[in-house]
Amino acid sequence: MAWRGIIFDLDGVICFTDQYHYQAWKELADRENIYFDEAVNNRLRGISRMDSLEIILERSRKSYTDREKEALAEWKNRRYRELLGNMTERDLPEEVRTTLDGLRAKGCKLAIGSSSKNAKFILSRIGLAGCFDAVSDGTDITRSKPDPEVFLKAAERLELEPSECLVVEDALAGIDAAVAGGFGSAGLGEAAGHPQVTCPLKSIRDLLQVL
Ligand code: B16
Ligand code: MG
Repeated sequence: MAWRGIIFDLDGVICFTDQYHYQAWKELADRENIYFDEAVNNRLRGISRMDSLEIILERSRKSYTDREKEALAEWKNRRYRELLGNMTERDLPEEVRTTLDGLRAKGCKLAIGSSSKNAKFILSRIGLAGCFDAVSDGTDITRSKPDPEVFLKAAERLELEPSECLVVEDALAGIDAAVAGGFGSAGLGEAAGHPQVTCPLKSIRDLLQVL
């Protein structure tokens, strides 16, 4: 299949902000005396901020009002953005840069499809602002992955049909979203083991062979 568009998830595919999400959620959980560990953190991959908070609060004995939940999510995001301030162009892995260049040279249209409301800020930190033909992110959608909304919006902005696009994901929820939207999918990490993934990848570089 000659894919005309490639839609990249951001966190876990283009760059690695997982450690910052973990640190900010952990600090929040500690403040609230809620148990939080790597296993809980793994369940948050690709999931929106408020849905992530709900997962963390499953371990709490206290019940929170909507207003309190908003305040907790805001606190986490402030801390997370502070940590993102440490990122520079050096946090863009070399293999990602060369893969993007190679795909562009093959004539593919490139887009971002991320659940994050901080996607544009992260892209600017790592020197990729303006590098994609389209960016669809958490500010554009009302339903997060596994709903396909974020990828459908990216395809629409690329002026391509979902069946012409390959979604590159590290999260199982992201592959579910790609399947639900009628996209091809390429999986990294745990997403490579998804039963419905079109192309399991060992490294993002493998995309240059798939296309
Ligand atoms: P924010 P992706 C996702 O990004 C992260 O994987 C997930 O852990 C996070 O909760 C979500 O973005 C929302 O992020 O709080 O910045 O809006 O993997 O879809 O690029
Ligand atoms: Mg991800």
